[in-house]
Amino acid sequence: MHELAQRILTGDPRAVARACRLIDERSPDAEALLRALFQKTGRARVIGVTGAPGSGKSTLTDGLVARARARGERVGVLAIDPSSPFTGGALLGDRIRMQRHAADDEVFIRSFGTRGAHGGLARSTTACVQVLDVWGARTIFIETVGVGQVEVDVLDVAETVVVVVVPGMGDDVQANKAGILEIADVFALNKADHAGAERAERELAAALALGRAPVKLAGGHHHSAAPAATPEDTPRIVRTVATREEGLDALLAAIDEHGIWLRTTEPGAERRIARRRASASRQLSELVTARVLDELTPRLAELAARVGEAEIDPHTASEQMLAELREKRRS
Ligand SMILES: Nc1nc2c(ncn2[C@@H]2O[C@H](COP(=O)(O)OP(=O)(O)O)[C@@H](O)[C@H]2O)c(=O)[nH]1
Ligand SMILES: [Mg+2]
Repeated sequence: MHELAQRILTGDPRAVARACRLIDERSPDAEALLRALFQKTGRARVIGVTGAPGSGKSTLTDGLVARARARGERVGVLAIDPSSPFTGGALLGDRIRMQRHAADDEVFIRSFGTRGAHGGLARSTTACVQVLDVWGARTIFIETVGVGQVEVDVLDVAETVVVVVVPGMGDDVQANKAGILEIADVFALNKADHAGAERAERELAAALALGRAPVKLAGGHHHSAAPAATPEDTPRIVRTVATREEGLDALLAAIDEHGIWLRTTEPGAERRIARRRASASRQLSELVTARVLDELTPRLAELAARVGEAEIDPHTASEQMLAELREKRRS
């Protein structure tokens, strides 16, 4: 297994693909590998790109990848495919959108399905981010639709989150409802070639000025005390036309600027620490939960059946399981 770590370290993209597969399959080998790699992580910059299906995330990411490549950076892209019957083509779409980088050995692109991922998706992407980091990716993009806890959880490894919105997306109330004001570090107002771009920008800016709530972190249950937004860290809105690669330099500049804010200011440092803690906390709870559930599985099914038959209440059943677990640990 350390042989695979070695190959990743030497920059072999096939080793990265193999590692991500092992991670997906929950192979025990993956755990050993990640343990071996962990000390060497922490150099990559992770950028989240989120927004509604069809807003242009893949097209934008493709353009950003090209720019990062032009700077000489090695790049990773992890695309989360919602696998819903309505967006079934997303996975293929992401690949096609980024086709021009397919032959580039310095670009690693991978899609993750969410179907049946039951909270394991954030774990898989986080692990794959670590692999890409050690592989030498300078920038890693994570593309994900911004709906659902699973899709939002994967963003907690990102240092900068770009939220893609389009004209006519509806009023600011709707934007707020989706929670995007809280998770956005930068807005890409894409499809600026469509009518209503100006108005959409005005509305978004007004919504931001009005009530950017104290920063909430992706990661659901672990809302650490992050600093409230100040005028300096109000997210930038950058107009883009991804299909014509317009506004991409400005978008990249806004992303870079946010990275500088994170590294050079007090609230930026606090944000970084808070995000890292939220991510670590999520990772730990997922790992522990998975382990404990593995151990409990047969018993869990038995007791669930009995609870289902109203033979026993769920509290008593869970107490019983924990007691059995403790007993097993002692022996
Ligand atoms: N007119 C216009 N179309 C765009 C723009 N960006 C993306 N598209 C188109 O919108 C569709 C969805 O783009 P895609 O990148 O797959 O969106 P995703 O689902 O968010 O990844 C594609 O047909 C793109 O060509 C844009 O700025 N202007
Ligand atoms: Mg896409």
